Amino acid sequence: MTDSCMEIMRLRAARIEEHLGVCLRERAIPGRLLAAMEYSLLAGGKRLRPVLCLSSAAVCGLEEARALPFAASIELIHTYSLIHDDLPAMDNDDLRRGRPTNHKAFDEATAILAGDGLLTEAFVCMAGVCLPPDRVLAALGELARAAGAAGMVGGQMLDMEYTGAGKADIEALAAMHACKTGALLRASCLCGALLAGAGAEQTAALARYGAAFGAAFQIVDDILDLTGTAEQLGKTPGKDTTQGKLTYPSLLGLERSRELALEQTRLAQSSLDAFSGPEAEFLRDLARMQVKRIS
Ligand code: GRG
Repeated sequence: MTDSCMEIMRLRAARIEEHLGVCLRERAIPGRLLAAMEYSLLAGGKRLRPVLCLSSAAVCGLEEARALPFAASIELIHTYSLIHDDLPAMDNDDLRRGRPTNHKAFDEATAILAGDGLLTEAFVCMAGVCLPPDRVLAALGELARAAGAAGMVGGQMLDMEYTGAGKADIEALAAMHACKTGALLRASCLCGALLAGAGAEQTAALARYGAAFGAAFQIVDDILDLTGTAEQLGKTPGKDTTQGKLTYPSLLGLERSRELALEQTRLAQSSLDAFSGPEAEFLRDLARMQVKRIS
């Protein structure tokens, strides 16, 4: 990543961090619930999805501060999904973002409510965006669709069905990933464009970028589960194998999986061919950085 891109990433992530630190504070949330919600929310994730949202808005000409509450709402939804994914009834994980999972630090019922609280408060954040209502509604609809039963939640259902079953093929795996992880990453970019009031072509290009970025992201995630350490990942590695999960490396091996991640990264970058300038360069660089990440 170039120095200027590193600087944009650092500044945007810091801005998001600051907003996340206060966004739940004015709400009358019971103390233990707020503590559980902030325990996971403020545990230092990469903030990729809100950065993608702000950057997609910026490449379409919107001042990033105007999209900040919406970008934060995406991180709230992402954090809820991590808390619920870690629950004993799902992946039953002990470690997330480098610390004990929410149900380990609190208890199972509190972790369920913390996830529910984050998901619902996300809509409070979205409703507070000061932009033309038609843009906010369009983005809200896309984000809800991406997070919902035909998106992330549906993808999680398919993931559970495929685990240990050994019956799905590469097309089924790609479709499952597109829902489970890809939908929220795609929506992060698409919503940035919608909030900026971008035209149809720019909006479609950013949706394509986000979908390819999401595909590459999940392939890298599958690879890191095999090659990363708990220290690097902040979560328990090797769980995909022990749980019998359907992954790219399990179907195609590591080498072909790496090639596919690079193919999707190039696709993401070429989706932005019609854009120029430093914001477009940043998004291309972010895709390049993502495929090389170790955490
Ligand atoms: C339980 C409704 C529900 C959905 C769960 C997204 C998801 C579906 C589960 C998360 C489990 C997982 C490890 C998915 C793989 C991809 C992924 C979302 C990784 C975590 O995202 P990062 O790397 O995490 O952006 P940070 O902590 O940096 O935000």
